[in-house]
Amino acid sequence: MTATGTAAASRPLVPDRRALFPEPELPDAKALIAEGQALAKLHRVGPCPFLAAYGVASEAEFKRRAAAEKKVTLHAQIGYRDPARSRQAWAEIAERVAKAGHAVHRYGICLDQNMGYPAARRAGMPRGTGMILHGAEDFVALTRGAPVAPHYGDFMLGLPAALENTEAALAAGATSIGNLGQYFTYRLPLWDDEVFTTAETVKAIALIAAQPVEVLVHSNLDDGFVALFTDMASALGAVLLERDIVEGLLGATSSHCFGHTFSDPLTRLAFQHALAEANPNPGTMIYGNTVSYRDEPSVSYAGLASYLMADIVSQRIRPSGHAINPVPVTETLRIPDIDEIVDAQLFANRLIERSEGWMPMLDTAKAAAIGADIVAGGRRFHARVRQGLANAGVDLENPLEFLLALRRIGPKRLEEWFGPGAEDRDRPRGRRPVVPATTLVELETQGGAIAAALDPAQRRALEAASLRACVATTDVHEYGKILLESTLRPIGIEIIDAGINADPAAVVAAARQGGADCIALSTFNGFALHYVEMLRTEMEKARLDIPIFIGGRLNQVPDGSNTSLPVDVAAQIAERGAVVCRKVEDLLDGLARLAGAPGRR
Ligand code: B12
Repeated sequence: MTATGTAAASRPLVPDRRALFPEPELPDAKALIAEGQALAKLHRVGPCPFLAAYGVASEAEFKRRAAAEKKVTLHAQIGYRDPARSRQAWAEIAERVAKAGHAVHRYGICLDQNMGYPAARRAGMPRGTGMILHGAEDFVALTRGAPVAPHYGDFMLGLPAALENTEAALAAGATSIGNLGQYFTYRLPLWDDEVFTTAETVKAIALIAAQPVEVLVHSNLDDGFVALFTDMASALGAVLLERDIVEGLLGATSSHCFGHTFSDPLTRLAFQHALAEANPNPGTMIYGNTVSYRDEPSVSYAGLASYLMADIVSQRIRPSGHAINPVPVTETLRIPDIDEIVDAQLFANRLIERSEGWMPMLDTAKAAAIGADIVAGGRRFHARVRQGLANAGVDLENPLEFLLALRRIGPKRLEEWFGPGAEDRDRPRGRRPVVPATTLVELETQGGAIAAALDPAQRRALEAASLRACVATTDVHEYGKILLESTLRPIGIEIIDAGINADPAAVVAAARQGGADCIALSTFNGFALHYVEMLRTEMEKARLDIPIFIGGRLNQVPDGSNTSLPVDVAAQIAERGAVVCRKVEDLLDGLARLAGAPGRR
């Protein structure tokens, strides 16, 4: 967290229109909408086994029906690199779960980040661990495999290839398409044209809105601003802002998902109540609270059971259409295999049966009261953001401007300027949260504890050395970076912040400019080795010779792999001269060596 203790008086003023939109001209939003609508003549929701088997026109219809029957539905996530393997998973998981007497109702597809680039630009651009589909035929072939609703989520809406990917997903019978949440925070490596990305997203949502059947515009809140808000009420405000754009301005149906970072069962349930209040449309799914997982599967099972029970109870009390999502405990290590996905589905189904006996023991009044606070705070945040943007001269009737303004201001400043909590200069973002988000607080505490546990002699040496560390993440995963910062700050190490989604050239420039003694990188997206190679090239070009410390998820799918699962590439990274860190303490050891090195700076 960087904006700790911002005093109200010193809070910077909201930028004016010119600062937000320095471009001489922005595309005409009305023309973009017309273009998207016109495409609906060519691109329509196609058939798929799910729609046929359940006799529905859309997944929204299925969800409303299930909610009316208080039936808990299930989501599973598939996304191997290899489309053939994903097709096999599509059929096999459904078949094996059906044999056990249950059903998977929807599959989420993790496309690779490379699919976010327009097709013509994909070659040579970085890849992650997800699936790469070639054309609409591949999208269609996947959904044919079993009567499970296709949810084409990530790397669609909000990315430069929004329109072409949406056309392909519609052809495959998808009536839930996302992930607008990504629009707000993601930046594809080596891609800076935000206006193009926004325009393609507006066109894609207009195309969705013009379909003859209802198609949900899905947004995973944790992928958007929410993972970086300190207040759950701000998260709810974000829902209302997205509804303004998706429904109010573009005429589509907005649907929300959350869950990765909602660790506390009480506030998880409360947020579910609040979301049902703020967005009555059927929800897509509730994501697993995977940040509660640890390396040992037996420990992670407690996390799985804990969040699933909260989600099941929630669907029993106030059905919202959200499918529950039992994320295999191996997810923390790598992309889960078919056996593990089936296991998790069976576990969840048994838990649904067992939950019956829990219901009479539960009094959810407290969750409902917290939910009401979240709604009230969320509405306050929503109104303040709208007022602030209007004051800045942003046209709130124009979806392109509205989207771009939110993205450019970003979560930290949105909360600082417009957060619903009372001002408090000692709190992160200068505000006392209405209902605190748990994950960020836990990370800061963890960082402080690591610093406090440092050997006193080592700490003194580090403090005396006045080191500077250039800290960055290679992708959107920011928690590792926040943890590093929360550890390094208390021991007097100056942070040169090279940001998130940072390209190698930008990291090198920041390190040079700030006179860094080292680069500390956090990476999670499965292109760790490729990144280190690019970084080394940039460092050589800039004649920068300082140590690179790297941690996070150090894996990559090998070129030509036939399992399509990522493998650990730590050894190859070390061969390229970077210091592999499995925990934050590894960096502290490295810095201590640096502090003692003769002739430093
Ligand atoms: C939280 C999370 C998210 C959040 C991130 C929120 C945020 N703003 O940071 C959200 C929801 C946004 C997200 C998105 C995605 N995620 Co994610 N995410 C995770 C999750 C659950 C936790 C990762 C995390 O932040 N942990 C907290 C850190 C602090 O702890 P840690 O990981 O144990 O790290 C320790 C050390 O490694 C060390 N450390 C970390 N970095 C560094 C650096 C240095 C220098 C040092 C010294 C130490 C160090 O610190 C920790 C304590 O010791 C993991 C799964 C898991 N349980 O690990 C998946 C995971 C990382 N995500 C994954 C993926 C694929 C994605 C997505 C591509 C989308 C998707 N389809 O799921 C997108 C990213 C898209 C993009 N453009 O980048 C994959 C990566 C696959 C792989 N590489 O094998 C994982 C592993 C899940 C999986 N198994 O599929 N994700």
